[in-house]
Amino acid sequence: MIYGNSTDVNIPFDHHFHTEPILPFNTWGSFRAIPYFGLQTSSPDSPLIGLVWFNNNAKDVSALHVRHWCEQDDGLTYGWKYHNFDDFGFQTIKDNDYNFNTSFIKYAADNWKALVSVNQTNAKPINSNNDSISLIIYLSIQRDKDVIHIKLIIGKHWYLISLIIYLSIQRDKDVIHINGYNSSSIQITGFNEFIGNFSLNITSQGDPVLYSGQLDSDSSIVDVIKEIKSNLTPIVVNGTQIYELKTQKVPSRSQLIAYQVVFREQTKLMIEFNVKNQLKEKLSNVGDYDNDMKERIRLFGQEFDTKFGLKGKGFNEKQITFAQSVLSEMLGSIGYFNGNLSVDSPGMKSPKTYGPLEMLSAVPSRPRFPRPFLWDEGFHNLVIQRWNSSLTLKIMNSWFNIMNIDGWIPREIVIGNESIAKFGSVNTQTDVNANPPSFLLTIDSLIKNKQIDVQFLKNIYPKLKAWFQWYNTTQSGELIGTYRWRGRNPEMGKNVLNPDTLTSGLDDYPRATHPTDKEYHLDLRCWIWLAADIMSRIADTVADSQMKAQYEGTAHLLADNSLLEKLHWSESDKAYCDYGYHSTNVSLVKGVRKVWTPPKYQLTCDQLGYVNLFPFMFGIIDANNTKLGYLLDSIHNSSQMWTNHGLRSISKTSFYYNKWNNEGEVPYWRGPIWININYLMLRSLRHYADIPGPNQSKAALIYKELRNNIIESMFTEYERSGFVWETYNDMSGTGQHSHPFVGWSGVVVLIMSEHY
Ligand code: 6A9
Repeated sequence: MIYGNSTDVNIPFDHHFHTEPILPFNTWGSFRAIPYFGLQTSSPDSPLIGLVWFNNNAKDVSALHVRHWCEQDDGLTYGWKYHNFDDFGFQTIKDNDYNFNTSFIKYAADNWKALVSVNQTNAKPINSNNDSISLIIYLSIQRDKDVIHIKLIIGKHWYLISLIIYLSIQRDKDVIHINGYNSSSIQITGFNEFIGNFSLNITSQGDPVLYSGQLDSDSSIVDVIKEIKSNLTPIVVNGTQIYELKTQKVPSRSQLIAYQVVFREQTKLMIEFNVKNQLKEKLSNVGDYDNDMKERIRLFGQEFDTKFGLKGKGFNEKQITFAQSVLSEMLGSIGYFNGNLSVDSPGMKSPKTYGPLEMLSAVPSRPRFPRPFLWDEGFHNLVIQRWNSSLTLKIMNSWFNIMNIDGWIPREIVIGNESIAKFGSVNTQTDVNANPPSFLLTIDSLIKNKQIDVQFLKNIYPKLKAWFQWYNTTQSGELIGTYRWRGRNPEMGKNVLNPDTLTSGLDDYPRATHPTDKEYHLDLRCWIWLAADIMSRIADTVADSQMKAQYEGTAHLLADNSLLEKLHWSESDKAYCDYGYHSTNVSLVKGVRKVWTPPKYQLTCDQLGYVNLFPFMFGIIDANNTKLGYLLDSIHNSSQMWTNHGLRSISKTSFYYNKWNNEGEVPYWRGPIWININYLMLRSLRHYADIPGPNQSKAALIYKELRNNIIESMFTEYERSGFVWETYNDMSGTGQHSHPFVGWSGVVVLIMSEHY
């Protein structure tokens, strides 16, 4: 099977095609990042299995709180507690008075069982309330009659196009249908091209249920809630009003089959997936589900200890459980994504279709950002590679496969029906916009840990070269040795304090107030240094001596402390800063920006924070450079960067500290603590603590304090709230913004294990 672009759209880009699926196409897993509990295979348009539930205690259908997609506003506490990506996962969900466990065990790639069990906590006497829960498990197919997905190399030649057509008509369609059904079970059979014939049996175990129902419909999966709601009717059972799920109109072709059980206090649903001809006896590893689960959890704990060694670091049981749940949620959120992206380019009249793309990627946050993000993924894989380095290689491969011919990789990937529906619209990416190349940190770490072989590096080397070249040319500044993030909009300056720089990853972190082509950014310059430095080592490994010399030259130029200082150092502020057309006195008056002091070209040092630390963060500053001492002082100073919970994003003394960009935009990178940057800071503190210099012991001391503060705060917040958060409040340490956010906040595991 060869992947490539479909031929019916005019695509300005070309893929570096890959010829193998990321994982075998029949591999099942929790690859649906969007629902609370969803399973699918790692193939395009996989059958989808998911869980929906609601409390029947509502006056009408519209008042039901139906749970399906992770939503922050649902107010639930949930997350994967144990998950090894390969063959099992165990999640807990707390929904008011009900505790859920959702879990699965894989006995083979395409043979598994899943269990949904629910208990009412503090069960009230039966007649004292009207609570009852409807649990619904559904199976849906995505491929409808006429849509046939072509997974073939783009045809530049007429004979290739005809080849595509020839193969596509041979493709079988997916089918599902109900084979049998009674009050405690349902039997479904189906067919999928990559799986073959399969059966799905759902059985309710334990107490008899209050009621059961089923739905057979030709609706598409994206409307699953709507479809379920429109087929619910209130009825009274044993004096309790419930909502009955019932097929209204028998479909000519089943697309969505759902099975409902209603219960009061507790129930268990066992879901079993088998492919035909896969004799159970052959799967020697199938045992009693609960015992199997216990054993897998035990092995997970053992492996976790071997790989992260937290016991040896003196952490207690609770802290280790916390770290295990962080890793598990990260692995459990890894999704399989497939579909077309919308891409714009400055020269084009309107965005064009780019794809179909196929990706395996972790996501920053299941309720808020359940989709791949480029620079987040580098951080995710610093963690994932410590658990399973070959998984990281697969994920990385899938990312490098969506690179275009120019070496550009999109920053945010909204592809596939469900992702687009969740996002709310099509998301267009622009092919001149960058995002930090944090994947190089992952690769560097893989190389240092000998987890990547030369052949793999050789295979992706052409793409890495193109990637570096893309950054180094398209993001350059006007002066040699300077770089500028594209994507800032001067117009935006009319009604915000400071126009965003989404491409930098630091969104509202303030830059020059008046974006121009002459500005240049410190953080990007440091990212390019990092990239050049790592690329020189990669070139060395793959024996490309010519490029090695070039990368070394670039790295050398960008590491030159005196050139860095000439461009970016302000002696009066004792800081490295961005440069640009900038006013130091602006304010918002009724949503309109007033510029009180005219802008002029200067270093923008009234905004000290993360950006100013980049030369430190990447170890570019020489250990003997006096500037190092200044930076360490501002890091350790609690009226500037230091807090008891980690380093805040902007110095307390900065004008922009906790400033809203306009009415709707809360301070994001303007005060709150971000864990990914704190991780990089710890990495660097360790570096300066390890090499001789006048600040060696100071760096060691700050390292120790900062590490303790972060671990202590995140753990305390986890115990209190049940979540890892996107940011932490710099004064109170309280978790803020999205949650769960076991994206890069998950690097806390590496902070605990001291893997830098
Ligand atoms: C959302 C609104 C329903 C913002 O973690 C992902 C990114 C980071 O890469 C980035 O550095 N987050 C950080 O500043 C969150 C992404 C927000 C995307 C916009 C649109 C729709 O949500």
